[in-house]
Amino acid sequence: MNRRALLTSLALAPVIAGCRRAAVAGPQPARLPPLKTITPGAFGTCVQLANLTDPGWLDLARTHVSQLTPEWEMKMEYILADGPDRLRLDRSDRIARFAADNGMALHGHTLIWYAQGQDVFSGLDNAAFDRAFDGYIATVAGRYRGKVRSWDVVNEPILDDGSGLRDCHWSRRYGQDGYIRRAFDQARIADPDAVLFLNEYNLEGVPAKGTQFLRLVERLLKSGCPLQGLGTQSHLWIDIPDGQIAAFMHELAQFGLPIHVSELDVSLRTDSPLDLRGLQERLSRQTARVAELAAAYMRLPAAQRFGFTTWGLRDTDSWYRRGDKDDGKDRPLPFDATGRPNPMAGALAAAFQR
Ligand code: 9MR
Repeated sequence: MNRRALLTSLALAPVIAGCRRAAVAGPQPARLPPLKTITPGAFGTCVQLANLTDPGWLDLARTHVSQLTPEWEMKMEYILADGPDRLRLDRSDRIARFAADNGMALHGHTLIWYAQGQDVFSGLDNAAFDRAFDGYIATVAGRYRGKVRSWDVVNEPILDDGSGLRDCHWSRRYGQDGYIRRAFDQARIADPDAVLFLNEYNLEGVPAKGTQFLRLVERLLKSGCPLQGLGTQSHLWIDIPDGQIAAFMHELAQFGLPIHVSELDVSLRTDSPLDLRGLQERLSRQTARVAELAAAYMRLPAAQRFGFTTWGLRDTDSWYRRGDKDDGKDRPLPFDATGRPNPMAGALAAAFQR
């Protein structure tokens, strides 16, 4: 996912506003109730196998979490890493077993994604492509039938600027709506009980992308696609204008389908070197965004509150804190490196208890 370029263009206006505003500390929650006990639907996090042997992660997850989303080990990048004939399902099996043993739901992520599978599928003739596409979904979704509550069937079909749908190896074979439809149809056959989601990012922050997503959902539903749930990833940023997140959630609710806030995090960073705002100011912007999102989720009819998932628990678990993305300081998640609640956790708890 590449939204840094976009952020650069958005970064300057709030710098000036931020300089004028007094620094406000985000509330540090004194006593945090277990989030899973106060979140309508499920409270989720992403997980990777390594977390399951980390005592600090286990403690936090068992206290707060009622649903898990595999972060990358249930994707083609891992499952097809040895080629199409030897599926690697060992890690998703272990995560599924952990979820079952700990009374947590499992949200499958993700079957068909523009970003993955190209190497394995390129070079296949049409008939072989069809067999591999349908076969992958049948095998993977079939294996976890009865073990997953839900699936992200298709991930991130919309262009970053919202001008249309992505061209990718899937759309080149079946068309831009066609591959999505086929994936949902195959997933429905493989697992008649799982709730089938379409999942996308930057819907709140880039209004044109939100609109494009709503149009796509409308088309899919009209065509009879077995789409049953809407995932808004909510990789938010601190300078999304006030009210924009709530406005999008309101639009999203119109279909009456379950909504999953599926990957929440909020980086404190912006791309501008001229952004001199301090930590407290950034935290206060962050908690305001999270509070707005959680309040909008709480305004949904009860049947539409499917779950609220953060993309990791501790700041140091975040994809923002890995490799060249890591500045050693970002705090995008509800808990700090030692497992203490960040202001974000307090904002979530306050919204869920209201
Ligand atoms: O956080 C995930 C990271 O560990 C993986 O390397 C990467 C590629 O599989 O995917 C990251 O998760 C992404 C999610 O699957 C889809 N939405 C955006 C997430 C952050 O990039």
